[in-house]
This record gives sequence, structure tokens and C-alpha cells, in this order.
Amino acid sequence: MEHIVKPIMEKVTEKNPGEQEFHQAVHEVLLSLDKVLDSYPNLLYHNILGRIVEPERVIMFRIPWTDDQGNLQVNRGFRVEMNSSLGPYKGGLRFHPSVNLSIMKFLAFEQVFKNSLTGLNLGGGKGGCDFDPKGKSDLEVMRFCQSFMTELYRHIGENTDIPAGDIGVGAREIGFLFGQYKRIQNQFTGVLTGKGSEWGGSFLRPEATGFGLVYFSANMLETRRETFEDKRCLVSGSGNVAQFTAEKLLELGAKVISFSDSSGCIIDNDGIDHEKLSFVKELKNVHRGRIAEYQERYPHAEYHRTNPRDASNPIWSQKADCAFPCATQNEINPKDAQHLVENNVTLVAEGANMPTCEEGVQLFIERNILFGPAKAANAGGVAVSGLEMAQNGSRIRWTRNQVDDELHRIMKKIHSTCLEYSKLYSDEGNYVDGANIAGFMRAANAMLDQGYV
Ligand code: NDP
Ligand code: 2IT
Repeated sequence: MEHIVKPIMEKVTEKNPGEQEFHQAVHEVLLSLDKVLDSYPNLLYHNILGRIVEPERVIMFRIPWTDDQGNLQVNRGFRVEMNSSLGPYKGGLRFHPSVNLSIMKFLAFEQVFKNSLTGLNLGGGKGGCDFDPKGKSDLEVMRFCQSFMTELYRHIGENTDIPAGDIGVGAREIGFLFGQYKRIQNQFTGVLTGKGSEWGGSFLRPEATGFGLVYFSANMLETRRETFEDKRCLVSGSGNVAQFTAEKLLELGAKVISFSDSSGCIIDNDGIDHEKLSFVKELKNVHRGRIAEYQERYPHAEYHRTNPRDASNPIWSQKADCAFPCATQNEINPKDAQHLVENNVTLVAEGANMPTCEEGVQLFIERNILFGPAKAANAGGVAVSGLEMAQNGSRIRWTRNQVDDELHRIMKKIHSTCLEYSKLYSDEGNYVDGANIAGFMRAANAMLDQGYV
């Protein structure tokens, strides 16, 4: 790392001690920016780098709630409002026991560049809490969401900060959060995205991240004159992003052979067809069950119990053409990345945010694997959130086809922008540099225009 970005990285590490995920996300972006900053003295003069790594605002708060036994529980909530140079803060809410300030800041930081790449007027933010929805009743989740919003409402608004879903926050939680916001503010506004389609939600928002990921990946394959027809695909996770990634892959003729959750993974070499995918959707979205139950229903499939501390995850050592990590950060460790490379995988595209460790990213690039980094590849979700905001603002509802056409267009544009910037400043086809540099430039120029704020 060279003279310009090294001191910035050192300062980030010193000022944010112990925040490993945040350091990792910043480090990856700075490595890319190192290749261009010499050509832009103006950005350095105005200390854009020093400013862009510092959140505009961090809100941390207490969430008291009562469980079904009448015990008073307390959780910690966050909203990191990272950058508003391109629009109001926009980004999801994560409910997961692992949530801490480092994870919130890495996600908010990534979101700034991702939202910039969509070409829409969206700033970047992220929030959440260390609440674990697993095993909680609907009423407990509702009381929790109401308490969460009772503090969060004063910081957000349709023109200020518009949260959405992420891990542990889906349609049910967005409904409870929206209901409480409306009750406190006495306003029916587009303050959250991912709403129910009968009360302000956009068609295709649930599908958007997974579908967008596959559209982006199809664009990458096209550069090598290939398609998804008959490709063997590994998908991790079994939540929102994983389900709709699998659905679109099936539509395009690919064979999906895996899913996972935080307890284990299933490998189905016969392929997960539409009927089996419906079983997974019902299992996860309605019964909130474990992926292990897939093997009880389809006994020919393999089930492997896993633990985040395991040396490697069996998913990534399967023979396959394409891999779609759609669960969580750093789920592909150096050993997993090595397995994928040894198996001659053609394409890795990130549905989750930062699912590949830094060594893995470098290895995929060195080996000329088509590698779609999260901030480009999974931007379809926030892009359709942006379209939901546009629909709410004009009080109209687009058809499913209109939204899908727009999603296609946006993903195609992100792909071509990444290629263009990689060609200009790095190696053509290095989508990591392309995404980081293009995402940065748009936000940085807006910051320049807006003075020292
Ligand atoms: P969901 O809560 O719907 O699903 C998350 C899935 O990942 C579950 O299968 C979950 O398993 C698994 N998972 C979560 N944490 C871990 C962990 N620590 N170890 C192993 N598995 C884990 O979330 P989404 O599908 O919405 O999000 C998945 C990823 O996609 C996240 O990285 C998110 O930031 C990213 N993303 C989401 C977008 C969206 O629109 N929803 C947009 C862009 C990115 P279990 O059920 O056991 O918890
Ligand atoms: O990581 C992400 O892009 C999301 N969780 C979606 C954000 C949004 O505002 O739709």
C-alpha cells in the first residue's frame, strides 16, 4: 500500500480499535483507490479520503422489551449514517446476535459505494441490533420492533434516512416497524422500503437482490461468451437473497445444488428444482425452521453440520462452475477460496456483503476467475428500494414488468461501469477495482461540490 492511502489506513485502525470488519472494508477500498489518487490531487487536497471513512453520524441506543414470560430484556441498537452526499441515508437493518459497531460501520461504508453505483440519489447507512429473532414468538418480535422504532423514529424520515431489511429483517419486521413509525408520527410515508405490496411496497423488492445478482453474473459470463445453461451452482444461506438467487438460476437453466444456514449445509447432487425450492421457502419463511429439515424431506441429499470456526465449509469444496455466497461476511475463508480455485470454478458472485476474506478476493483475481464483488453484484436490492421510494414519492405503483426492466437496466449499467473503470485504472475485468473506483468517484465529486460538510 503506497504513500497516499497508508497513513489513512493507519489512522482508521488507530481511531477505530478492534473494529476488524470495518478495517477490512476500508482496506479493500483503499487498495483500489491507491491506483488512481495520484491523478486527482483535488480529492487529496480536500481530504475526501479522511472524510469518507468517518461516519457523518453514529446513533447507538437501548431497546428494552418484554418477552412472553414477562421478563424485561435489553438489546443494543445502532444506526450508522455514513454519507449523504448523493441522497438521504439508505441501507438495511440487521437483527442478529453478532451485530456490533464494527459490523454496522463496515456495512454502512460498503453501502455508500454500492448506492453510488446504482446511479440513483441514495446516500449510505446501515443499522440494526444484537437481537436474535430465532426462537422468538411473533408477539415478541412485534414488541421488540415497536421498542426499536420508538427510539429510531426521531432519526429517520422519507427525506432523511430510509431503512430496509437485511439479515433477520424481512417482510414481518418491516411491517411491525412501519406500523409503529406511522403511529408515532401520524404519517403514512415511504420511510422504510420492503413494505408489503398492498401498502406502498414495490413489486419485486423481495426478489431484487437475488435476481439482480444473477443478472449481473449473466453479464459477467457474457464477456466470455457463456450462459448459465447447465452450470452447476453453489448457493450458501437460505434466506431472502439465497432463495431468489436460486429461483433465477433455475429459470436460466442452471443446476443449484446447495443451501445453508448457521447450523449446517445441504448438498443435493440431483439439483434443487422449483418444487424443492418451494419447500425451502415455506420451511424458512413460514415455519422458520432449520435447513437440516431439507434432508429429512429429501433423504438422498447430504447434510453437514457446520460451525463458523470450522477450517472450511463443505459447500465450497463441491465440484461446481459458479459460487454464490449469500449468507454473511467472511463465510469464504482462505481455505474455502483455495477449494473453489482447485475445483476450477468459473465465477464467484457475492450476494452477501463482504462474504469473501481478503486473501480469497486476491486469489480469485489472480486466477482470472469472474469475481463480482458485493457492492456491485448485490446492488439490485437497494436499487429496487430506490425505485420503491420513487413510486412512494409519486404515489403510483409500477407493474412487475416495469420494475424488472428497470432492475435489468441498472444491473447492466453497473456491470458496464465496473468494466469501464477497471479498463481505465486497473486490469480490464477486475470488477473489485472497477466497483470501488467508480463508486468512490461519484460520491467524492458530490462531496467536493458540497463544500466542507
Ligand atoms: P436472511 O436473514 O433472509 O438470511 C440470512 C441467511 O444467512 C440465513 O440462511 C442465515 O442462517 C444465514 N446466516 C446468517 N448469519 C450467519 C452466520 N453468522 N453464519 C452462517 N450463516 C448465517 O438475510 P438476507 O438473505 O437478507 O441476507 C443475506 C446476506 O445478503 C447478508 O450478508 C446481507 O447483508 C446481504 N444483502 C441482503 C440484501 C437484502 O435485500 N436483503 C441486499 C444486499 C445484500 P440462519 O437462518 O441460521 O440465521
Ligand atoms: O445490503 C443491502 O444493500 C441491503 N440490505 C438493502 C438495503 C436497502 O436499503 O434496500
